Amino acid sequence: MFNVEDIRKDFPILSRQVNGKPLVYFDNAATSQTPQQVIDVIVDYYSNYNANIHRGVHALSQEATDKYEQARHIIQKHFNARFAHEIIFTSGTTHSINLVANGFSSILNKGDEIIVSALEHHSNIVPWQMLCERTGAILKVIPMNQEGELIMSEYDKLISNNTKLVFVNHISNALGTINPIEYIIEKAHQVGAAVLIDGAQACPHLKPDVQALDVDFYVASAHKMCGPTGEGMLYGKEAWLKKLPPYQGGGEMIAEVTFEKTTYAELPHKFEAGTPNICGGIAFGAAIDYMNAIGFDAISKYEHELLEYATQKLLEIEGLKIYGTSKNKTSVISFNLKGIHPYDVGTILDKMGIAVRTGHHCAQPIMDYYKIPGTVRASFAFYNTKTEIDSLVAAVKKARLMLS
Ligand code: 7TS
Repeated sequence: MFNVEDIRKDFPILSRQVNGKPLVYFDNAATSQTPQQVIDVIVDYYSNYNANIHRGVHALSQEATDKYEQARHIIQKHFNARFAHEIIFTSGTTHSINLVANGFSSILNKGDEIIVSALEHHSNIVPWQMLCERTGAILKVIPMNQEGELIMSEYDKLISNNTKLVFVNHISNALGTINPIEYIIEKAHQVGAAVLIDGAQACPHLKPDVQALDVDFYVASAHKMCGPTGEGMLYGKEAWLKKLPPYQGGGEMIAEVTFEKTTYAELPHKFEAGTPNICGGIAFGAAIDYMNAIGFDAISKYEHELLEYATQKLLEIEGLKIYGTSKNKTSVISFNLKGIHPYDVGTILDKMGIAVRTGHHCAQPIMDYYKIPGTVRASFAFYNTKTEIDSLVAAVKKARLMLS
């Protein structure tokens, strides 16, 4: 049974105070908090078996290697990848996207087309612009509507035999919209284009099945799903990962090195040059185990309740406008108070112990679309409560009175 009060006991940070008030942490889309079970795994690693992996004959190295590879299997199972070697450890979503974009430099030709969406995080825009500069490929953008949804009839018009790649986020970080990725993938495959889905914001809320989606690449960050920062993953279909060249050269990614020629290691090591974030990978596995023990059905059901409750309560505030009103969204609310800068609202909320993010959320094109400098974004996780939402609503009311 899902019991939020029990769950909150797992997160030591949730009982601290900020500015003399109990912390209300509503910046989960930026990074999630870490349960004791994951903290324990990190402490255990450094206390008991810290060693470099895949190279030592000694016991500690073997132990660390086993735990690291076990984590890869946990991630494989979670995402339902066919093979463990289709899971590449990276430092996070940004690294994963850059790895794929770099690989496509040697595949794309001048005039090939890449499709992204109007709802992307900068990390899913800039690497593709850089790729276009290197290759002469052309970037096309699926537009959005006022509700913050992608316009699929426009996507249908953009896609053609020139389309080689499609990159879309599963869920928008700035608005919370859940994008119709099944449709996007199917359409792209009809013209032989590859698809990368940025799952950074989806993985904290749902459990993607990469085989059912038939997606070519799927990427995520551990720190948004109760794991550590500086850790993430790239799923790629085996055939694609074999085709792409390595991203970085160095130790651990080679089969043989001479000054005349180097041959590369098999997957997944071909993409994992140098000493990785060993503890981070192991803790990522522990975070996934933790979330699965609670269960993604229970998590998404509860978070949806929080979303509905907060939406209703916030909309009762005069002059408050919510950006991103799709029926299909997760527990992210981006809003502004009429005539008041989002940064000022965020500053007052902080004084009351409430952590939100303000600004463009690394999604400037969305802000340009709405002709606003940014929003206040409250993003809820499964360990948040309705009482905390009441505190947010009261604080926003107070901020409105102080600033208008
Ligand atoms: N893609 C999406 C959809 C994101 O939301 C983020 C981070 C990234 C990529 C980059 O992830 P990273 O782990 O490599 O940094 N989003 C946010 C956010 O919304 N607020 O802070 C970071």
